[in-house]
Amino acid sequence: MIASVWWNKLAATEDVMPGHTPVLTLAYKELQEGWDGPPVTLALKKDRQLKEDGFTIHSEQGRVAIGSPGETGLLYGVYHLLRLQSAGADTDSLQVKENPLYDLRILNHWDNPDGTVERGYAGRSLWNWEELPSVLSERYSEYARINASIGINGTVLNNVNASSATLAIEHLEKVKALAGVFRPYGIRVYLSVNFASPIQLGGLSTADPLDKEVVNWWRQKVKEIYRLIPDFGGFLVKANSEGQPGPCDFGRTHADGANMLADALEPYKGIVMWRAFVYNPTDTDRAKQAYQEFQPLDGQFRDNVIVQIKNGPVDFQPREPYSPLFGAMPHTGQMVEFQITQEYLGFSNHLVYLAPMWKEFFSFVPPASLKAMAGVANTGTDANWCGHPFARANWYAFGRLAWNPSLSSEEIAGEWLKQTFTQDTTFVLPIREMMMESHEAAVNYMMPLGLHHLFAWGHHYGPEPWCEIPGARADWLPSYYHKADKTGIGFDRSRAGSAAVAQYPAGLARQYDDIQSCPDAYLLWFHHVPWGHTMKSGRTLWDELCYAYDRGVRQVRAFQQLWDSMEKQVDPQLFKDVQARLSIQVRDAVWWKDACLLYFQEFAGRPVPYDIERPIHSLEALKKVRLPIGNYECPSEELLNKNR
Ligand code: BDP
Repeated sequence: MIASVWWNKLAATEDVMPGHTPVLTLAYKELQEGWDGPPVTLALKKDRQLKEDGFTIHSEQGRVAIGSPGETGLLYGVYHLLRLQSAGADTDSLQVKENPLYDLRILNHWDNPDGTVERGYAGRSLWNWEELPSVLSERYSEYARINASIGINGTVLNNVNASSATLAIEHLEKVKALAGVFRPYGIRVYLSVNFASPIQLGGLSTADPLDKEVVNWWRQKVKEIYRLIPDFGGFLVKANSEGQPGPCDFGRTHADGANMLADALEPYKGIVMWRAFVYNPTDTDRAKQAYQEFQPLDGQFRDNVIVQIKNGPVDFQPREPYSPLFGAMPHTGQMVEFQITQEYLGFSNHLVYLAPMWKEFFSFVPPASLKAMAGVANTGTDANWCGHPFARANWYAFGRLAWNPSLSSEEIAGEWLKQTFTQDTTFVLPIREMMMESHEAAVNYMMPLGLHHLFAWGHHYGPEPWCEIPGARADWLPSYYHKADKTGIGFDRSRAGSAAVAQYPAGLARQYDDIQSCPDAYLLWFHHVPWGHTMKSGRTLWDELCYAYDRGVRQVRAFQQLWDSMEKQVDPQLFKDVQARLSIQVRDAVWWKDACLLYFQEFAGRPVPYDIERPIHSLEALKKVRLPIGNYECPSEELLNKNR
């Protein structure tokens, strides 16, 4: 049985079964539609070892019992049972006890009021604000159901670059309608807020968080929200970052701003997720700035504030070391923000399974040291939700890891493949391997050995390591990051350079500081390395770089070959969709390799090793490529062919 829970449709759920709450009605409906086994009983039960969302599943002698202290926990138990069934597990003798590690497992939508999605590559926003609140698209409940099936229990509906109009009463009525659809699925809504809302919406002369009128404005606004949505979750805030307003505009700190909002939300048990994604166009290494600004504020935040930190110190690059801010604020709640949408990983054209990247982060940051996990969503109005069929695996993996970060990437990929395609191991095993390799492959053909931010201006799809925009902020240009010159390449963040290494715990700081012990994967992140430097492999840095790019190309060619061999095992339309995207990915990989190697070769002055594929583009031609796309479009094959 394919996709018993994960993608198929469920009949409308408006009518509540007699004697049941909306949540339990849903749970029973799911069983009716999807469960092939013996009778299942659902029971609310007290169990000291279970969190409200946790559950047990016991099966013996032809009966299955699901128990949880909470109704949503029962629903999660049902989804878990269905997942086991569709993954081919033996469901006759189950002894399952599941608790989510995080109480908050939340998606961040970067959706704009006009229906566009910042960095969204799967169509337009799912939320049709013009039709809301009177028209409720069927997709709202389907969205909620998919999320609930993997344990996601919160959603921030709008972009962190937030419009103040989000908090206007007419808009809040619409938010209320969505909250109503999501509620039975255990999902709360949250909003990104613009810190200058008291000025822009409220007509006040200031948004100073210590100003009485401002405090009062937020109190009233929060009250209004909870009158409409009693289980509203809280606010997400991007402040004093990339031009957004914030408390620093008024000489206050991030803590002052966050606490003011937290105090307004506290009576209703609402929370503030305050982002640490901040950097200024100064001389200070951008990678150091979030730490410098936030670490000294440790201990100053209210209990209902969580500082939300991107996994790496810069910005969702194909590979970054973890952000040293994690673990550096022991008296402050912290959560990680991952990017599910592939802004820096080939949009919806490239097959890149992200779980291994997230697990790499967790190998440095103990999951239990965090309070929650947020993911920037990759969903949109595309019929398949995420653009690339395999991009759905990233949504799935995000939910599963937010529930249990100790699951392995393989396990999650295997579950997803079985539920989405088939249980046949001749398909599942090799395709799982391909997924497992796909992130490393993308790093290889885009930015190996710790390189970062070589992206084209604005849209971040293709390579533009040479990019120069007159008057642009230095830290928005690739040369700021790669620092290629005749002597070598890479950003010197050692103690002799920007000293960003010193923000890490002593052991790691020492390891990263020394060019000999710094792992290859982060080498050019932390060091400016001579072209002729001898790498651990014995090759020179230049040769190593060439082989890495070449390996990336060869890896995706192998993915293409493998996929083609699976034609008989996959639904024809789905097969062709993935096939077409893999061919784009291969061409893009060659584009990346040629662009980066030809450009860096001008500095290195060394030949590309003769045993690897020769460049098929010229640097002059590559420099002329301009993709006419905005921040929310995925280039089609035609567009790519026409423009490069
Ligand atoms: C960057 C994106 C930009 C976001 C920003 C953020 O390019 O669109 O607004 O992150 O996270 O990666 O605030």
